[in-house]
Amino acid sequence: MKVGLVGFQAGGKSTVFELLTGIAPDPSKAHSGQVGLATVADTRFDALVEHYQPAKISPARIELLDTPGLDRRQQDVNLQRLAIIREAQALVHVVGAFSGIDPLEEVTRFSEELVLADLQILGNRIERLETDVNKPRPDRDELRAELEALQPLAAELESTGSLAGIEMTETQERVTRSFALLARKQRLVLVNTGEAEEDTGYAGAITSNGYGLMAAAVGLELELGALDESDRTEMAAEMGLSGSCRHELMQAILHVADLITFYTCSDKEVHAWLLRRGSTAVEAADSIHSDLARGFIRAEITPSDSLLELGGEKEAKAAGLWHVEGKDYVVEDGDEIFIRSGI
Ligand SMILES: Nc1nc2c(ncn2[C@@H]2O[C@H](COP(=O)(O)OP(=O)(O)O)[C@@H](O)[C@H]2O)c(=O)[nH]1
Ligand SMILES: [Mg+2]
Repeated sequence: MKVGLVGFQAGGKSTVFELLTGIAPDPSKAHSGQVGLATVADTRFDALVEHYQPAKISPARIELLDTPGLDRRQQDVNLQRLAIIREAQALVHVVGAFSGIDPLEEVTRFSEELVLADLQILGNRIERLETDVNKPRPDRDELRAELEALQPLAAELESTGSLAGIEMTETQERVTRSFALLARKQRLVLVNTGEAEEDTGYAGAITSNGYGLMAAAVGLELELGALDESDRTEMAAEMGLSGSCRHELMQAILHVADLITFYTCSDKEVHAWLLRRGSTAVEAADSIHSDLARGFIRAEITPSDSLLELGGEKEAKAAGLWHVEGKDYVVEDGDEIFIRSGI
């Protein structure tokens, strides 16, 4: 799972990358994109660590991809830059509002770039298919089915500028998979405000497009992060900042990426794991180790919020909140899981 930091040049993408990964952007990778691991800030994980006092702690991590920014004037270079974004499963669009840019206008401009790039790919394929279906080829029926699957998608994209909300048929999923369409990816708009923000008049219009939205003074938060705790608290209070946007931002990223967190806990290790929402217990087992999935017998579940509230596993069990589930159990955000496995 890779989350792409995207947007026009000088919006603050690399600043966000450094804030979340702790890695200073490498100028030699500015054109190709840079990947780094960000630790997921998670108060529930911190509370579980406090409770179990384990020998080892393993917070969840997520891969971030810092990408070269799009050029406002030179649209032709953007197609190539957008190709780098295709490998990301979800997008964080960093909007440099600190330099006076209007967030709403910028979101519209950026979406137009993505739509143009997708339409070019779809259009090329459609054009090719339109010729090929008229040739005496053995796979004519298949090609016609592909053409009929793609045409409404191109039309939808052209008229609405998005594919994020639509239900695709199985054929449509299959024939578009290799395109990794940008307009299909879930998106969080991160408005980089430069200082504590007052005007949020743009919010309604952005969220009504189906995008997640968050505002933060990313540059200042990065500077705050370099201070020791008492200076940080003082300066944050002075500037009206939370000083903890990392937590909010990581959680917002998990939300748009449709990821939930489950935990495995003992006095040896407390480990947070990310899982696609809707995944089953056996898929959770597989994300830990394929052997655990192969030998899966059952999953023992305790909702971690209840465990923390009641003071422990035993207490949660006594309250009837511990439950045993099979392979097909759909894991919930916050589940503490113990996998019984025969291997
Ligand atoms: N004043 C101000 N400058 C910022 C802020 N965030 C980033 N910058 C500056 O804007 C410039 C571009 O930021 P960068 O993260 O490299 O943008 P990118 O091109 O999107 O990767 C850099 O000089 C940053 O120091 C901010 O919140 N406030
Ligand atoms: Mg950059």
